[in-house]
Amino acid sequence: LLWTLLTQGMENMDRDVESIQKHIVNHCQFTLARTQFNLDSFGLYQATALSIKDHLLGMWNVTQQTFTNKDVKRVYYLSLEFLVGRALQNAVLNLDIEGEYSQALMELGTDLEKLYEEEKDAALGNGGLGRLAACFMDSLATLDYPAWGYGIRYRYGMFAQKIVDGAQVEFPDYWISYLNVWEIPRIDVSYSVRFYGEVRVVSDSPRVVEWVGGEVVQAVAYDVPIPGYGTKNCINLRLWSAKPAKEFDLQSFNQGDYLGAIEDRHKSENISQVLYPNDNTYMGKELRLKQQYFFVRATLQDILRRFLKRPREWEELPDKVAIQLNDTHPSIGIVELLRILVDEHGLEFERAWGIVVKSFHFTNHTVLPEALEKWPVELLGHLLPRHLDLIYDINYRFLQQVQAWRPGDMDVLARMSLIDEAHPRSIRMANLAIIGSTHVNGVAALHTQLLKTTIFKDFCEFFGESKFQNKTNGVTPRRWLHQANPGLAAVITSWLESDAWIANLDELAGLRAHIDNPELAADFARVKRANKVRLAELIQSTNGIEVDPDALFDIQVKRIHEYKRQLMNILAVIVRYLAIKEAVAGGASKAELAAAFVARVSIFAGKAAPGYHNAKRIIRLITAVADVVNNDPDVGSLLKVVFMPNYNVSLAEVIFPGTDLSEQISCSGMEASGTGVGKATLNGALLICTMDGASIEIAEEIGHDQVFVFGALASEVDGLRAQVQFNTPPDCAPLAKAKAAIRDGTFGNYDEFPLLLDSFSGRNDYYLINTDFESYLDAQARADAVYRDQDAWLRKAILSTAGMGFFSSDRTIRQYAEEIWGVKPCPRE
Ligand code: 26M
Repeated sequence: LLWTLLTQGMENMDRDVESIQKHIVNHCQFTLARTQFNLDSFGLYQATALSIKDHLLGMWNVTQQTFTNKDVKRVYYLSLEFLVGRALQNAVLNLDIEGEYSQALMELGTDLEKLYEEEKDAALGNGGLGRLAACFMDSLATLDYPAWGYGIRYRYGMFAQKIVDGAQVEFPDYWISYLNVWEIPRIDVSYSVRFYGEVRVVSDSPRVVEWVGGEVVQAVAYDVPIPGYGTKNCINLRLWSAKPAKEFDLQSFNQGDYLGAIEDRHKSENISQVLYPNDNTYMGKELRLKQQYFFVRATLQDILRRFLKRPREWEELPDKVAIQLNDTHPSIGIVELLRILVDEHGLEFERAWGIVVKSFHFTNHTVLPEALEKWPVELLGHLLPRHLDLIYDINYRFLQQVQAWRPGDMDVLARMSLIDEAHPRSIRMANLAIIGSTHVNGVAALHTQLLKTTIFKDFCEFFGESKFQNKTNGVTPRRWLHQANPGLAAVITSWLESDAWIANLDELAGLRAHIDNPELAADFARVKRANKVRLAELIQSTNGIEVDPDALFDIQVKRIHEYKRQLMNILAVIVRYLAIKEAVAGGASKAELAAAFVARVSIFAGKAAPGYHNAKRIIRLITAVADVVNNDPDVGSLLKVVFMPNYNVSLAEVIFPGTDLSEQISCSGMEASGTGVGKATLNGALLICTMDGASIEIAEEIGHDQVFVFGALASEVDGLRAQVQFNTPPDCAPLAKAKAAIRDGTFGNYDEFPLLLDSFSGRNDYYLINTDFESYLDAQARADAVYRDQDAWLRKAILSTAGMGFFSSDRTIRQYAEEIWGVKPCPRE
């Protein structure tokens, strides 16, 4: 009976309004134990979310059973970060059940949209890399791929940013309130993870070793269902949480050290406590390596348990399993799988290595040298002694092949070795990830080209080009258009007479057929204006600044990093401010000012890594400039500067739809892809950019006329840097003026400013701000000129949206599936 009922009940949840209401009220009373006297909006949000989750679980169960029954090859996406954001609205829209739920809630006296706002973001990621993983999960589910995501259930996600006296202050993000409605704790799905200890030789020939002693912690699974759009498939994101291991506790308790044992419990729980808030910089902290190993150890045991449910040969592993490494962060997994096969299952080394390499694939997300992971040999050997042995074994065999390939070339050996012999000696995780994987990919065409010709050049020559692929990033149109911009979504659907674009973004090209129709332009204008009003209201409430929705909204929102050049942006804002001041001083009338300057709002948002001083100084400069400009009566509404605090996924969902002009102005060659501008362009923003990352391909797809391009090319950067070193040019005039204004206290006298100015002046100008400055100003002037001609602007905005089909993460995921993983869609039975 139980079996029958379970099978029937799996998904026959009623979707009518009355059943939905009963279901929600049931959760209020019995899951949350709320009464009419203590039921607030947050409680109603939770009950609504729990009801949606029940729908998802029904789908989830059948989906997983289908994968199992069909015994399909699965893909496992391993990432230390998943920046998913809020889930309720996303699930409601993907299930296509918004009408029913909003009516149900309206009759209950509340408003579904209001409940959406009650949810806290799940911020288990830093920036681009983490958000990409979240977009990929949405596409994997939507396209019915038999996929699993694996990550860590950090108790504290990305820190909350407040601006106090103009400076960033970090606050802990305790996002798992007393109940995280979206997760299912699987206390029964738990694996042990060992650290430290020693390697003991059990037998010499055949050589058998054992890793013993040390500390053991337990990894417990928490599952998060991920719905797709327009499908009944629902896939799983499994996040690991660290708990004290039983065996270990018992030992301590038996020794009578009660308090010591409790302390140790805390130590083991530390592992999944906090996300490291670094983006594009490496942190050689032991706890970070512990997180990485904890994560892959639990994940691989889980993957292999599933694989071994049927009797199999180990050689079948790559036919059933593809493991994608999201950067090198989980790359110790390569060594762990080798260890499991050799030490725990007795496979001979070469045989095991062959299976390992066929199972793994690796994505690189950066060429910045400071971001490449390198673990000190001593640290790694202490924490994971057996893994260090195996790394030496892998390296020995690999270097023999390199030697045979380039006899006598000691430099190439030193470059390709897994060990960096500089002090302290360290393990190069990117080298490990390359030789331990079948495919290596970059995230945009230029980035992949640079990988092949610079940092991975030797490997490309050694393995051959076919190992190195490009997979240009994309974003999910569900969250970034359908959900974030319902107004534009409706316009598109009505002009295309179909909403097929939501699942097939190439359909957007159909807008081009109407490009000369003024009514389409009017629709675009109306929607953009409404989204700018919404953004203006948010700016008013968070920053207390009044901005004019008819001004040009120029935005740069992303992590603060010197290579992204937020500094160049604010310097150009200063130039504009000084020009307005000069015109006013010269007696310009209101009309003359309006003729000379396009009214603009410069919007910034983004977090600085807590230890990244120059990034924090850049924030300080932006807020100082904002204070002066926004309160200067000479300027009025001609220019406003806004730094919106605590940039996160839900803030991005309001910002991108309200963007006129979006900036991707990184020093060329340094931004691997960039996904933020893709979201803005999809929402009808124009792009001001260098020829870097995905911008190059975006310009190609939407047409170069739509884009304000400037600056040095990636191929020119090295030469220009050398020039700056040996024959340092003076600052161009406008830059000199802007710097002088900072120096003379126009924006206050803050300790941060002299240090910031020194960091990029003269020979220190590594990111080529001076070199690119005038051409940047010129691009901004071109943007102003087009903005004055609203018809021309709207035409470009429409063509921008229309050309974005290629940048759907559905396209990206399909390419991964077909060209790397070899997995096929598996819709549920
Ligand atoms: C490293 C060590 C310790 C703690 C954290 C890190 C770390 C975390 C995130 C290092 C790098 C991290 O992310 C890099 C990243 O986000 N790269 C971005 O990836 C995007 C998706 O592919 C690209 O669009 C961006 O261009 C790229 O900068």
